[in-house]
Amino acid sequence: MPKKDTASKVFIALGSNLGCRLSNLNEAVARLDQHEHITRTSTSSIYETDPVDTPTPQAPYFNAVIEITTALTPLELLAECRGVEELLKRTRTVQNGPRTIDLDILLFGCDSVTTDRLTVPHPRMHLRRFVLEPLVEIAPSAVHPHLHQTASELLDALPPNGPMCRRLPIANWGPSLPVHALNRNP
Ligand code: PH2
Ligand code: MG
Ligand code: MG
Repeated sequence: MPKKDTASKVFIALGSNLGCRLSNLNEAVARLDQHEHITRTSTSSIYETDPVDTPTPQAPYFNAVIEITTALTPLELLAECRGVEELLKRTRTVQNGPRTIDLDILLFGCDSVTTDRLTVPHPRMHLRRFVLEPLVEIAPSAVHPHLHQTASELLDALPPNGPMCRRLPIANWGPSLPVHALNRNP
C-alpha cells in the first residue's frame, strides 16, 4: 500500500470531547499502532483544553499530539485517520461539533499538501495552544515549513491569556496494548 520508499516524520493532533475522552484517545493510538506502515515514535501528555472556535458551548477537550514515521502518502494516512474516526463513531453533522475523536495531520515532513480533502501544514495549527503545547512538549524544534518558525517560537507568539490548556498528570496513556485489551465506549 505505501507509495513512498522513504518514511516521513509526521505529527498528528488528537482531540476528543464526547464520551470517555481517555478511552477514545487510547483507542485511537492503539488503532494507528496496529497499522503495519505506521510507527509511533513519540507521544505527548494529555492536555485538558477549553473548546475554541465552536459554534455553541461545548465540553472541554482532551488533546494530545503524537509523532509517527510512515511510508504512507499524506492522502493514504488521511484515509487511515478517517477510518479510525469512523471506528470510534465520529459523526459530522455540525462543523466543529462535539466529537469522540478528531485526528488531524499537522506536519508531514516538510511537505505541503493542498487538496480539497487535506491541507498540510494544518492551516490553524500555529494559532492553537491546544495543538502547540503538546507539540512543543515532544518536538520543540519542529519547523513549520511555511512560517519558518519552530513549534516553540510559534507557541511563544501566542497571546498569554487565551483559553484554558492544562497538562494532565495521566501517566502511561497511549500504551502499546492490543486493541482487544482496551475498554470500549458503552
Ligand atoms: N478542535 C476543533 C475546534 N475546537 N478546541 C479544542 N480545545 N480542542 C480541539 O481539538 C478543537 C477545538 C476542530 O477540530
Ligand atoms: Mg480538528
Ligand atoms: Mg479533523
